[in-house]
Amino acid sequence: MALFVFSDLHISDEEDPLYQAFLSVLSHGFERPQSGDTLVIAGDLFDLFVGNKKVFLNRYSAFFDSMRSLANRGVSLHYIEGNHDFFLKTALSSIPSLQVHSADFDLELGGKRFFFAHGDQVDCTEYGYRLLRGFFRSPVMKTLVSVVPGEWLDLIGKKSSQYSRSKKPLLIQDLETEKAERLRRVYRSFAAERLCEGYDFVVLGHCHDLDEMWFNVGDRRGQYINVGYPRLHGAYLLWTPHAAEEKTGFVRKSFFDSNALRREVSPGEVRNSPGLEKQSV
Ligand SMILES: [Mn+2]
Repeated sequence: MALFVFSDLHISDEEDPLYQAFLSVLSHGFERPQSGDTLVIAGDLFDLFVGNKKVFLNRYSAFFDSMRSLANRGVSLHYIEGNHDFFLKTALSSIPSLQVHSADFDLELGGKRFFFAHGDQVDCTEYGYRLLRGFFRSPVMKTLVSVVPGEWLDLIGKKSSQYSRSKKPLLIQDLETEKAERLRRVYRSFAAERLCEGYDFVVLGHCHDLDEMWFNVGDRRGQYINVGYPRLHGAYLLWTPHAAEEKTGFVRKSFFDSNALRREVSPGEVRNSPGLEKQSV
């Protein structure tokens, strides 16, 4: 049994080396399928994939093939929509047994309880973003997306992501220290609340923070882990029941182990997960 989690790859097109690395991990990760094998995509896998548009379906056909093959091999598939990839229920309906979640979801595996969310709703003080999210997910927007040609969406998406890249820092470390510390605290508290509700593991993404932390909740221990930003941190998450016995929880695995990406990103840039910290809640 293996549980793989990917998030925030922000794949830009089919030539993106991270896309190729992702597909290669998928094809090798489940070579010997076992019962309970699960794949969770926790949002923003694509830098833009909105609606059921041919331009995206064709561009990412290898992803669809790969997911269908995993489904046929009995892997449970989950896709949480992010703020860059949503209105995907119809587009993803060609993948048997894949469940699409618009916000968060939980599951039980190997006697443990897992909570997953993209993370874009964690910071309750981001009122502007919340309004925008409500607007982008509204029925009006859904209708608009369904009638606008995919090529237009593609162009608008490319322009707006260039713009937001020039304005917004990609990593939490690029924020002013005070803001970064606050954001990290907000995510950790959110996770701590879920752990107190009885979850053993809380997995989030979105803020691109390579953070993880263990909490003592009564006589239990629970882990919060953020997927980070794979394009820089180079990692996805893996959990196995073996990890539960060893009490190591999720581990970060490198995309670069068996891939040409290694040549593009020097090993020094692949930052490892920080040391584990303990805190009682
Ligand atoms: Mn996001």
